[in-house]
Amino acid sequence: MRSSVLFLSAVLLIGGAASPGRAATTKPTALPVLNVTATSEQKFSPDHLVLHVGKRQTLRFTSSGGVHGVASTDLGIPATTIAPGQPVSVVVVPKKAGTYKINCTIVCGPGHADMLLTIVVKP
Ligand SMILES: [Cu+2]
Repeated sequence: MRSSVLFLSAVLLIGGAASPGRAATTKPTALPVLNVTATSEQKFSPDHLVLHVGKRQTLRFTSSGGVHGVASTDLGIPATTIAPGQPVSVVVVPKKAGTYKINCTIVCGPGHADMLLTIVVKP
């Protein structure tokens, strides 16, 4: 009697452990968060990111001065405001390889027109 209870427990434990393992293999690979700072000098830092097709990537935007914005229809980035003290995260799963230039979307100072974030998506 006692041994059959132990056997059942073992089967349940193994069954429980197997399910999350299977689910993990079907999800897009989660990569470490990439941090981008929008600065009071009207620059993105870094101003160049490399992503990969089909790989889920979280971008975390922070402002070290001034209010800035990003958006990209091609990359599925909604209109996002980046304000001091309000970090904002955006999840991107690039669909197509290429070089995407994202201009700051909110007028932020004399350098606004040149405030550019380049995202290179590799296959
Ligand atoms: Cu701007």
